[in-house]
Amino acid sequence: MNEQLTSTKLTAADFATDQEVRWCPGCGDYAILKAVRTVLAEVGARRENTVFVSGIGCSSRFPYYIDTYGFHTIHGRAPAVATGMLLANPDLDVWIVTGDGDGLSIGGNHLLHILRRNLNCQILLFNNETYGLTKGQYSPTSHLATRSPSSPGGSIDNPVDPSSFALGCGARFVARGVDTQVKQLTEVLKAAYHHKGAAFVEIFQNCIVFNEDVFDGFTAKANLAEHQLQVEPGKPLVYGTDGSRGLVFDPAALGLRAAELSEDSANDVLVHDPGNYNLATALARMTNPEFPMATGVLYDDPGPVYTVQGAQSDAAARTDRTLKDAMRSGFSWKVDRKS
Ligand SMILES: Cc1ncc(C[n+]2csc(CCOP(=O)(O)OP(=O)(O)O)c2C)c(N)n1
Ligand code: SF4
Ligand SMILES: [Mg+2]
Repeated sequence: MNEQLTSTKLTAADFATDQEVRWCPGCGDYAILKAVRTVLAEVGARRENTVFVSGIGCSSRFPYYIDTYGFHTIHGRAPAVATGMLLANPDLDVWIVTGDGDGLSIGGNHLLHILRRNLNCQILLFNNETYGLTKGQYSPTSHLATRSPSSPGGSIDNPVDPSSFALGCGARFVARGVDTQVKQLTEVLKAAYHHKGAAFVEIFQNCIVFNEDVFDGFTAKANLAEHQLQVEPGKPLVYGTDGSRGLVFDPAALGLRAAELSEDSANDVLVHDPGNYNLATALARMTNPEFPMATGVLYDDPGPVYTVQGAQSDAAARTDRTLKDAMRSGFSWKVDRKS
């Protein structure tokens, strides 16, 4: 049966495949997989129109487990393959799945370009601060002094923050979610799906084998209230037990300050505006424990999308020229040889 002709809405279970899931028991990837399947069903995604593209890593096994089209490509190159797909068929619904190693080591260059070009796709970066698949080497997001097989004395590289990187590349949608915070994660993924342009989502994912509980400081039940701020559009940036703490503007630092709130200072608390780039950048750069870790949609400000039409009009302008004409036009010189 040609499913394109059916209008039956698919359920989350319909997006499961017959493939054996090869992640370690207890890996955070399972919860993300469940959330993505739920979101696909809720937004009414169609199998024939949806493609999951990944690079290499535990996270990059994702396309095997989603019953849509899928490409398990080469290390770091999912954005390049996705760019080709979207230029050839801009109506496709493309999801890129990458890891902190795949997306920010070997693929950092490709990630930069898909973000600045603003192709219409969702990019999910599973951040577990390690190379899970290759047995736990430190990655570009590993915190300083991480001991691993490739950094036995403790890493000395300053880590990159994926969300700050995406904002710096010109991404127009940047969000964070946590593997175990399913409700927020599904809302974030839905917002990413509905955003026109490259929607970047960093997901804190627990690698139970090589980096267990590395995000406990702001994700463990006991720490969540005091150390995580789940931002929502139009809502004050408060956190802490009973909302006793909040973010205020510090004019001396031209930045944010985490303040204990009193009756007087409550009015100074900033309100979240996802359209404000400066606020998004400041939220993304907050580090725990001095600040709470900001999760949710940090930035959502749609901009012009890189389309096939743009590429075609560029090509059309040149169709009347031969390659020889093109090579001899503009800034070219003839070198006379003297024998
Ligand atoms: C060209 C190339 N270089 C290196 C590797 C080895 N390699 C495979 S996966 C990986 C890192 C994966 O880390 P990450 O993207 O964080 O994914 P995770 O396994 O943590 O989900 C590396 C270095 C490779 N497969 N290909
Ligand atoms: S090695 Fe880590 S990231 Fe990879 S499947 Fe196992 S728990 Fe998950
Ligand atoms: Mg990783």
